[in-house]
Amino acid sequence: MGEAAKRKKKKKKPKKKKVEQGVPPRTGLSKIFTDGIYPEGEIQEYKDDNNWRTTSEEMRYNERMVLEDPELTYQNIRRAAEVHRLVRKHARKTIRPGMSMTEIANLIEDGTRALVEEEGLESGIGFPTGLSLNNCAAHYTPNAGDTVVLQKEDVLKVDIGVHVKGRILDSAFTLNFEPTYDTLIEAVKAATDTGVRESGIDVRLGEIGAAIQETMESYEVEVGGKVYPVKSIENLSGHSINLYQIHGGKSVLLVKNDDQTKMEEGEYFAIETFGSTGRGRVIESGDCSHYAKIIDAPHVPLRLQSAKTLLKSITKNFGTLPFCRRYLDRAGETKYLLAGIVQDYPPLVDTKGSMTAQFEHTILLRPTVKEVVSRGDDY
Ligand code: 57R
Ligand code: CO
Repeated sequence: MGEAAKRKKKKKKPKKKKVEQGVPPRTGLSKIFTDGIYPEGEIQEYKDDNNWRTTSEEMRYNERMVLEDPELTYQNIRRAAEVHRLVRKHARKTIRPGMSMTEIANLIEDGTRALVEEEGLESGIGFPTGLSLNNCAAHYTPNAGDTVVLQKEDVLKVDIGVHVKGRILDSAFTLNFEPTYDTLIEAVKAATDTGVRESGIDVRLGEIGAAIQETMESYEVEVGGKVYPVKSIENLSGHSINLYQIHGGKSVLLVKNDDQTKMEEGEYFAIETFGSTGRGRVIESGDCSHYAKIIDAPHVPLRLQSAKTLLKSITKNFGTLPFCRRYLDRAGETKYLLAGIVQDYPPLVDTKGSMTAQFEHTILLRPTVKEVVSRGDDY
C-alpha cells in the first residue's frame, strides 16, 4: 500500500471539541448533553417494609406511569436538576455582601434562562427566586425599585426553581457571611437530610414531620452569650409537586403531626425544612412579590379589558407556574392583581430579630429506588 494511501488512511477525524461552560455559565445544557441523557441524582434504597406493596398500589402506579413515558420524565427533571446545580454553584461563588437583592436575582435568573434554554412553557424558571433574609423565611423576592443591599450579618435563603416541560425542580440553601449562625444552618441541613432519608413509598407524612423535628430541635445556637433553641417552623412545610403545579396538595410538615396521608410511588416531593431562633411560627408581612394562578379556579367573569389582557398574559407566560412582579414587568404588564383568579403569597416572617434558615431537595419516588434528584457536591 503506497505511502500516500497509508497517510490518507491514518488521517484522524478531527476530535469534536468538548463544549465547556464559561464563567458565568451561559451554554444551554442540550449543547453539552447532546445525547439527551442527564446525570442521575443520589440514589437511596427504600426501607425494607416496602415488600407488601405488591397490593393495589402497584396497580395505581402502573396506571400513573402508563400515562407518561418514565424515561422522558426522568430526563426532564434531571436536566432541570443539572441546571440548578450549575446556577447555584456560580451563585454561591458570586453572591457577596454589598450586592443588591435585584442584582442577585438577575444573576441567578439569567443563568437559569440560558442553561435551561428558556422556551415559553416548554422550559424555563420554575418559580420566583426566593431571596428571603433573616427573620423572613420564604416568599420574598425583590420587586422593581427594591433597593435592599445584602449585609455581612444577613442570613440569606436562596430558593431556586427550574422547570422542563412542567417538571419543576425545587431546591434551596442558606448562605451566611459570618459564623454567628453556623449552627442554625447546620441544624436545618441535618433536618432536611433526615426528612429526605425518612421519605419513601407508603410512608405517612406525619412520621416524617416527627423525625424532622427531632433532628432540628436537637440543636441550639449561642448568639452574644445567649443560647437559643432551634425550632422547626410549625406552619411551613415541604410539598408534593405536580406537573406545572409547585404545591401538589400534600404538605410535609416540619413538626410531629397525625397526618396519616401516605407518600405514593411515582410522586415528586420537595422536602424542605425551616429552622428558627424565634417563635417557630411565621405570619404574612411586607410587600407581596409572589403570585400564582389558582389551580381550577371558579370562572370569574372579567369586565375590565385591562384585566382580560392581564389574565391572557399570565396564562401565556406562566400558566399555573408561580411568578413575581418582575417577570410581569418583563412581559410589559403593569398590574398584578386578579382577585379569585390569582393567589398572592406575601413574605412569611418569624419574630423581629429572630433568624431563620432553609434547605430543600426534590426527591422522586421511583418504583425501585428513591432518587434525590437535586443532590450536589455542595448540599
Ligand atoms: O416552598 C407563588 C410560590 N410552597 C413558590 C413556592 O410552606 C411555593 O406555606 C408556593 O410562589 C408558591 C407552606 N406550607 C403550608 C401549606 C403549611 C411554604 C414553604 C415554602 C415554599 C416556598 C412553599 C410553601 N408552600 N408552598 C411552594
Ligand atoms: Co418548595
